[in-house]
Amino acid sequence: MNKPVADHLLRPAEPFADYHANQRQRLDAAGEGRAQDAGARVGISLPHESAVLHVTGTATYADDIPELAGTLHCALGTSPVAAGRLLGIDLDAVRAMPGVVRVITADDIPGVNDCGSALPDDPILCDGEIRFLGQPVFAVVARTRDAARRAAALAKQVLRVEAAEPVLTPRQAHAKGQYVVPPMHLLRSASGRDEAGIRAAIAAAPHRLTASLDVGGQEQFYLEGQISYAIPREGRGMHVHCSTQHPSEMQHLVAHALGVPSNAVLVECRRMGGGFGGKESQSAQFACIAAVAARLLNRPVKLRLDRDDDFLITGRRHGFWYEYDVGYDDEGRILGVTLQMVSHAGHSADLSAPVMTRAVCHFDNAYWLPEVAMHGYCGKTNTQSNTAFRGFGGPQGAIAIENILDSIARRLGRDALAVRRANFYGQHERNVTPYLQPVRDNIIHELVEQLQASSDYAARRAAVAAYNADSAVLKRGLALTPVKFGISFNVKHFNQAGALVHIYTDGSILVNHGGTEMGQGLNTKVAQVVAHELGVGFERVRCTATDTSKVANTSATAASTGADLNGKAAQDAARQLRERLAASVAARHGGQAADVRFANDQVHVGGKVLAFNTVISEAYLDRVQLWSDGFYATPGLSWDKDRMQGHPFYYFAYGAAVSEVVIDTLTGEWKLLRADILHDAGRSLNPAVDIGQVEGAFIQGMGWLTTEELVWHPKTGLLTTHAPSTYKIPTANDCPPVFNVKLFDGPNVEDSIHRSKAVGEPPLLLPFSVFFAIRDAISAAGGHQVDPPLSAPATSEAILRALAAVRQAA
Ligand code: MTE
Ligand code: LUZ
Ligand code: MOS
Repeated sequence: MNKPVADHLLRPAEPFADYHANQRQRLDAAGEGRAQDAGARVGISLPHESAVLHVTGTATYADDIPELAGTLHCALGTSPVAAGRLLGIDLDAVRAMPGVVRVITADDIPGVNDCGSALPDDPILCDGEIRFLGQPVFAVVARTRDAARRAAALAKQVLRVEAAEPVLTPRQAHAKGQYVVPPMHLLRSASGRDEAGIRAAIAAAPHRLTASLDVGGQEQFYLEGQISYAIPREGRGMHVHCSTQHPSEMQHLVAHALGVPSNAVLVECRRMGGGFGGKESQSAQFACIAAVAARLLNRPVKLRLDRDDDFLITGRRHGFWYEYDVGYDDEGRILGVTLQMVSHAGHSADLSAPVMTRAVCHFDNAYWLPEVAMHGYCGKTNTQSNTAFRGFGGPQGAIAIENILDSIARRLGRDALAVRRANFYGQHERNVTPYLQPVRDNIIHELVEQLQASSDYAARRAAVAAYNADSAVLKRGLALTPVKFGISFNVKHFNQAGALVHIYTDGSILVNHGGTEMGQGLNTKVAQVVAHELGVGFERVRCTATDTSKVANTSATAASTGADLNGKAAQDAARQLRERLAASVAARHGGQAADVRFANDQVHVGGKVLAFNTVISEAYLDRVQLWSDGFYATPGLSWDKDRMQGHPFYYFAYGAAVSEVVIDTLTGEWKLLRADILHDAGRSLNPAVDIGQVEGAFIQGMGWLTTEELVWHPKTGLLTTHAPSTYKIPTANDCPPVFNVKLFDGPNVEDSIHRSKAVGEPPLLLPFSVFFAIRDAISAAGGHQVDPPLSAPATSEAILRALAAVRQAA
């Protein structure tokens, strides 16, 4: 009985050969409509600068750095209980293990026992209070990694603890009023009401929806786990190779832990094997422990986490719990809404406050909300401390409004797209966000119209209905969801960047900037910008590893701003070089500096054409400075954090996706049959890289909303899903057989780097369409009479539960 069902699910809607033809077409289409001169180095689909290294296995990750003689290895002894007090440790038993050189506890830390990002509430090693199951209590340093791990595994036996009752869910934390940071409130009323007034308006609306929703968290599952390799240097110096998105913060926290000034610490990151937000703050604990061990022993020390330890020690995307009350009219237009969001923050603040701020600032997504009151609570629990993950609260904010609109459409018996459209921000009116930033660059109407046509939405809606009418067991579902995502760090001063550009006398160029490479193609884009500015071939330009001794006080490579910030800073440096070169060329060869042209590795001056290399040699002889720094700070940002008002974003990135799924109503299995995406990357710096980002984010976000489920044991607080055997991320097999991904053609209205738009995080919201297509298919099983009570992730179990509820009610 199962067999025909499975066959049907597995049969692609289009043959795979078409998929590949499709891929090529997409790339061509992405570059079209943009006349580029032959010398352009931006706006073209160059391969990732390290692509060959990646695929040949020769790209250097932290664990590939040749180990120095005398290198020792570290592993962590972690708490076996979720809450309580640490009474003592039988360290002798650990020391007696073969190969152990030293065991380190909190008392051994020379400086401050804290690696908190936003607040100093994150002990490096347990200070007596046990905060979660998996908390590092001691560090074992041994001659081999295996020996260190075997000794660290004694933790269960050697730790004497007094266990207490843990708080494990945001609901429990909220009931106790237990938060990691104070609650946040945002109120905006277009008609000047207070919160009671907004509630009254909701009560008086023609229709009302009162409901709640649960959305789970998500593990970053970077392929390269957390790792640091610390090498003691002369004096009090420390050099740390760290897989991190935030070398400057690692430098700062390592300096604190060692009790030395920042100038004694150098943090370097060549590249990460993925970060996804998980290495924005949480690389710190391992950098600090490795550095402390290296200092105490005066030997190089490497700390590379095992995957299970990575799951059990570090945090991830915050799960959210929502309660909302909405008033709407016959067209499905929202008249007023109150929303309470409680996030699962874990044991410490980490980045929970800015994550909640971004959630509050993304509840509106692409929709005008005239009357809105929002309350955000960051629930403190005895679990890992949750942190940044692609989207940084944006996805958690926006999915709530999408769930609301989906329910409204069903209750009114209208197509969900029509209801979404009725609520879109206007172009000139109904265009002010709840946090009072006007939406000046609204392209959502046009973008959705294009996607609706190219995906054949209307015809497929009818086809899905016809299919469902004939099919008892399998049900199809279809959904189109839009994205509007604010670009800039929501902490104003993080929006700055620096770069250094060197031109050597052979004409080769070396670029250093404050951003980090995690696979997203930042170094490719920055090198393109520099090559473009100097009119030279891309092959001439090489980006170095990120290094805190080169550019100081950098921000995390996060909030999707890597290319926006570092691209502008590098452009600034390259421009200064070009101007200096132009002046020296004009002085030598005649003509005006302003008329000197740089293109295709040549320099045009007063009718002469010189090779770029000649110009560089001559400039060197003329004693022109052939290196420059560059700096950039995003203009026009403001934020009042108490009122939650201002202009936190430089601009918005947009996108939309249509997904079609089929579910098996007997087993809860489902399959994505087709996805069509139109995403706005402004005037893309590199369409191939950007399409890769869109595809990756879509599949990653789909995993979050469907198969990736985090389960903490309700009594012990053990994260039971701490390995790929129990935590299911998407694989290549989960890519839809028809996957049409295109970039929307249009420049950024703001003066961003070459009018491009940030692309790292916004497309993570596109797979909302998968979740709501599944909800649509479940709804079909009940004749669209009732709202499926579907929480995220929509696992097969969750789908079956929602189906049962829908059938019971229908
Ligand atoms: N892409 C890859 N391949 N690996 C990653 O770790 N991180 C994402 C996104 N894309 C990530 C990625 C996240 S969370 C962010 S904020 C951005 O890349 C950061 O890089 P950018 O600002 O240069 O886009
Ligand atoms: N804000 C933001 C932040 O929007 N994205 C981030 O990644 C971030 N990180 C730290 C602080 N604020
Ligand atoms: Mo991305 S979550 O801003 O590192």
